[in-house]
Amino acid sequence: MFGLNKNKQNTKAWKKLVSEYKRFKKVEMRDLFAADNKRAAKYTLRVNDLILDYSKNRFDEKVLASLLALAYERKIPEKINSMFTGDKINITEKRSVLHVALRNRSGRAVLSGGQDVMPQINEVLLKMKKFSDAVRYGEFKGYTGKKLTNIVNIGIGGSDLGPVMVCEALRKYCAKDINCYFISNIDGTACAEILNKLDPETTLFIIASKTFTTIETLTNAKTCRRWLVNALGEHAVDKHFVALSTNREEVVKFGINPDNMFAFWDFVGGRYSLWSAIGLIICIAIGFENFEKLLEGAYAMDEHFRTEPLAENIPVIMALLGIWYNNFFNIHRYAVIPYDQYLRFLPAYLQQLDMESNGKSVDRENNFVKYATGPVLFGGAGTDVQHSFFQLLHQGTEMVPVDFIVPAISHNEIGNHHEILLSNVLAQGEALMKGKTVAEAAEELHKAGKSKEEVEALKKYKSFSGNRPSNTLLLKKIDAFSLGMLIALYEHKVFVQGMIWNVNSFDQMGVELGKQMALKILPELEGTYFADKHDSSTLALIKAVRKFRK
Ligand code: G6Q
Repeated sequence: MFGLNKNKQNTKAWKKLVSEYKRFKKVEMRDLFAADNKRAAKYTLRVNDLILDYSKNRFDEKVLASLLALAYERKIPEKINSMFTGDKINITEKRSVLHVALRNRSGRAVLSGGQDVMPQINEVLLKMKKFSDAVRYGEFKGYTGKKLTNIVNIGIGGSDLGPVMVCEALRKYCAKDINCYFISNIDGTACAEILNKLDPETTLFIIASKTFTTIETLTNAKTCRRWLVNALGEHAVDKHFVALSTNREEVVKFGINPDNMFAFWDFVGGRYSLWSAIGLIICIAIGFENFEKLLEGAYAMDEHFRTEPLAENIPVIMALLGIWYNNFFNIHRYAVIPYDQYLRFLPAYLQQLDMESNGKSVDRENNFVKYATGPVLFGGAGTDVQHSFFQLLHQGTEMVPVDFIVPAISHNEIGNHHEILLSNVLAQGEALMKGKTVAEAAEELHKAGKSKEEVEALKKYKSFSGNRPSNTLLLKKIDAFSLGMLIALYEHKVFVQGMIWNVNSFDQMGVELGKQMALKILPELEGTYFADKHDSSTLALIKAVRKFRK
């Protein structure tokens, strides 16, 4: 539709990359490694205990220089600076983009519209500390005087995915006597299954909604409020409901005491909000000191991103390699595979971060783009996914660049589980890169004692093209600090790509149309009238639903 394979960017650096691609497209990584025994050392970067090995990517020095030239041409250093200094880079909504201020540990002021935002951020952090401590130590009790041990976060999208992912990633640091639950889906099952397990006297509901108008969240919150009031009465609400929002008026209207509200602000986008009040359930689960470590880790990555030259800047390098595949190899997908059970929700979190930020078709100057923007991101935890979609990664006709993420040390060093896991992740990167030629496969079959006919029959099936790229992010261990670094890394990678594609990574207007239409269809599901003129498919489906539900 938008000529996605045409690469209609005509700048100097872009054109250079088009010709670099022609020169380089057939080069095999195997040969690059064979020709240069320092390749890995050259193409490895480190921040604290996080290492990026990007050597198993399809590039050489010249390609890298051209990619960096593109970043300079797109004024990435200036763009980074404009985010950190509070420029209104969210142009469609005329807002600053200051999730970085939420983890600013420097004591420096951060301005938005000429106002230092740090005092209000620190005030809410203090309120979060006091409240999370009080819940954890049983000082803030339920209405009947019992300790609140079941914490339910009700939110969706950015008000859910970050907290879910972090609470799971840091499960090892969670208080043993506190259980965290998350209700996001409007499907009544989400609510019912969780409420069935809970005792109202020991349950705290956190209603997480930036706007406090989201239909899923408000519907779920109302159901839970009714459930609590039925059991304990209206007076119990103050002891069992808190709100995280930018919209005080709606919080009050809903019936939550404004003293129980934790504020955040328009300069924090939903998918960038886990560092804000939206992180309250994280604080309660892991304790405020650990939450601060999460912020500190993110701050360490922010400082790396803000100050390192582009050639040594991890988010920038990852972003540029993504652009190289997306816009020059025309590979519009990539996979993120954490080899860590606790990180299994990371791909879902990154899906929103990346695809909601850069799944855009209009540039920052209000033109439809003529080149590909955000790719499709998918993933899952290794080694599980080795037994599902890895077949396609190794032998399919589609090349899929992969990010492998793995901690060297596990929280559960049971037997030799972790060595097996580590050997697998390292083998996958090597296998994707090296592959196995038809001749090598034949040789192997021959050595295994297969007949000439069998070798002929099987050698192609057993071959691997190789030359398939991957990054490896090796962390010492997954803790609050390293997780903070990791998340901030991806936030900044997405930022750099958005700036190179010249899109606004900070709105999400693409989620609106379906929502509007759902509001029209809702009353049509009951009764016999139609408020809207539907296509014949939607019309027939509405009628079929009505019939089934009669
Ligand atoms: C994220 C989006 C979106 C948002 C949800 C929930 O960047 O803005 O995922 O977080 O739609 O919105 P509320 O927090 O306003 O309920």
